[in-house]
Amino acid sequence: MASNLPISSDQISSHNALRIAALEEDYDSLGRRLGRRGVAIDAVKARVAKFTVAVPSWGVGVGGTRFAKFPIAGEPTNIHEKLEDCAVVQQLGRATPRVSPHFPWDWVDDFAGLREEAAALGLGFDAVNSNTFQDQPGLEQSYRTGSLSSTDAKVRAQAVAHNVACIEAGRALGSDSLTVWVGDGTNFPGQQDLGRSLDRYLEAAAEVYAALPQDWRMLLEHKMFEPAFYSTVISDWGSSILAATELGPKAQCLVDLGHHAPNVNIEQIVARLHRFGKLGGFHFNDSKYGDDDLDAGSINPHQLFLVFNELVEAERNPRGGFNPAYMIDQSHNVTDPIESLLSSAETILSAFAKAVLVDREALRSAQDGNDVMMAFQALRRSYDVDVAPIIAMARYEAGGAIDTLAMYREIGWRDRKAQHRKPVGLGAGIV
Ligand code: AFD
Ligand code: MN
Ligand code: MN
Repeated sequence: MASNLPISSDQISSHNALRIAALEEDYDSLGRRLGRRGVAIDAVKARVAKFTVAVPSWGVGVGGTRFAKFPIAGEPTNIHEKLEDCAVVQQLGRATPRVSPHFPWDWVDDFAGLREEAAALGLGFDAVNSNTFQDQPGLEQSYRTGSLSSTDAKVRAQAVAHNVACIEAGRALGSDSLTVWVGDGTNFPGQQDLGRSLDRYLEAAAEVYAALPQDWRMLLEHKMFEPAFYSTVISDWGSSILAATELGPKAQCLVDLGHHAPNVNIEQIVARLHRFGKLGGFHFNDSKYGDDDLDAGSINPHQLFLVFNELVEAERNPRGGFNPAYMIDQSHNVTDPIESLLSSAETILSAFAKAVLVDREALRSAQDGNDVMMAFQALRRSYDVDVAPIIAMARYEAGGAIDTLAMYREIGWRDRKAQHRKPVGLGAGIV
């Protein structure tokens, strides 16, 4: 297969040559510390090496708030340039081999060709996302009244047809799941009937479900607000699991960490969804106020760890074929998106590694014996470990860069891209 990788392996090797001795020292020293606890560091590293998370195609562009976006020179302007940037993230970090595209933002005429283009960049495709939460040029119907739950049958039909087209595109790309997030809902009490809007959603979603290939999943993403601030049709994990249950076994729930009320116990939601075999996927990000789409773990890394603690528990006790699709969903407003994605992937891997370190027997016996402090300490002793050498060693062995951010700056990628990529216009927009 033709290869079109943006960074040469020589460049990565010379970067690593300067750093490998120090990394080995740190890895060995951590290995001895963990060894005293009975943990084999190589086994943890092997788990980390297998863990992957998808990058959102929209995440490599600069995002914005409702009020402003500050574009940077050299940011990608189409799916082809986005894939190039995703390839840089993957080559340096080695944890993000798949891209989650969003349609119609990433629509092309030749999806088989796009799949080959991605493969030459060392990438595959993850869940495809359908966008019926904004109007697009050329659409006959407006989503102003909602999409799958609109009161207008023609709008619902258009939303169903778009989701079906996304499935077709996804098949050509080698994807196996469709993520559906609708912004449907209301801003005023009385605006819509709360029961009937859900009926309409379920009926339309069932038509999408019916178009799923045998081995596909439909991931329902809930969100309690925006643009519908009074009521949202799929507002919370309760609505999500009820809808997924009604649709059938191929429908599961997707948890976006920013889509809950502040301080909600998301790790418990994860455990609940898993208990009923409905935990389908994740959108990692962090938030201070709401759906801020800040970088994963930047505000509350402990919560991210607790979520992963539940995921590792779930993996040990799988129900209904535990196989969640892990994706990042962030809006990079003031950083270079590639740097944010590199840093976020590292944070996600760290939270996972810390959860793997938890002494499950000690935790279980403390829980069973109601030894509250020792149960807490079983988590705390792992959370406190600096697992950076494990993550870096796994990445190095997979061909990535030991210091991803330093290497990204060394190669001057953004400046080079600024020479020929079209400038992006001003504007607003959460992506
Ligand atoms: C939204 C949701 C959803 C959507 C994305 C688009 O999180 O995942 O696809 O942002 O930018 O807030
Ligand atoms: Mn999301
Ligand atoms: Mn979101």
